Amino acid sequence: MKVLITGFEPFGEEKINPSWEAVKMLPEEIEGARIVKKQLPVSFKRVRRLLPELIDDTKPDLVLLTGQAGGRFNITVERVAINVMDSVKGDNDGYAPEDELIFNGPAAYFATIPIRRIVKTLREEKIPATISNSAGTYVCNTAMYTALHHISSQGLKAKAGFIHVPYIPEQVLDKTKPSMSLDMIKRGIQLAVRESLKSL
Ligand code: PCA
Repeated sequence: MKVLITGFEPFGEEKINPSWEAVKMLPEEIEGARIVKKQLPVSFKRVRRLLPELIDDTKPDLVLLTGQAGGRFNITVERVAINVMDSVKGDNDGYAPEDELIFNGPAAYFATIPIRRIVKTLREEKIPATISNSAGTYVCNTAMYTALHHISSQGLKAKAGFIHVPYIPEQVLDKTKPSMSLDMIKRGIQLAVRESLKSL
């Protein structure tokens, strides 16, 4: 078994992205599955091109994408990715799409990882987690849609999903925003991988 797991580079005013910081800390193997870690750019266009290539090169059984959701107070497991790119501030390339489609494809894809079970497991381990019904319209949603669309349109067997994580404490020293420790985020992602592997 092979798991492709991604985090994002920093964006906006941030110097780090907790998703990539946590992914970097994961072990090289979880439940006997090889963990392939990659950092994604916060770029609509590059993610759309790079992620299908990564999936084709890695040939994973599971694709778990992670990103920062600054302002959220817990780990959120995304239910759905929608076929929309929309951003006022723009991405790290300065690209700010308005109401654009990601691909010529369906309006939405549901995550194919066991979102309910992941949330349940995290909570049993005392890690605050809920299902989220929107991954937004920024690059994270585009990454989730791209992975699910590629898997579906190419008839691949891999399952895929997206997990948003809060800021970590060092990011909120000068903000009135919630945070979660990096260690807890890392443990949450690790549990999500474990739970998803069980469902394959
Ligand atoms: N979060 C952004 C994009 C990169 C990231 O870590 C988002 O939620 O879309």
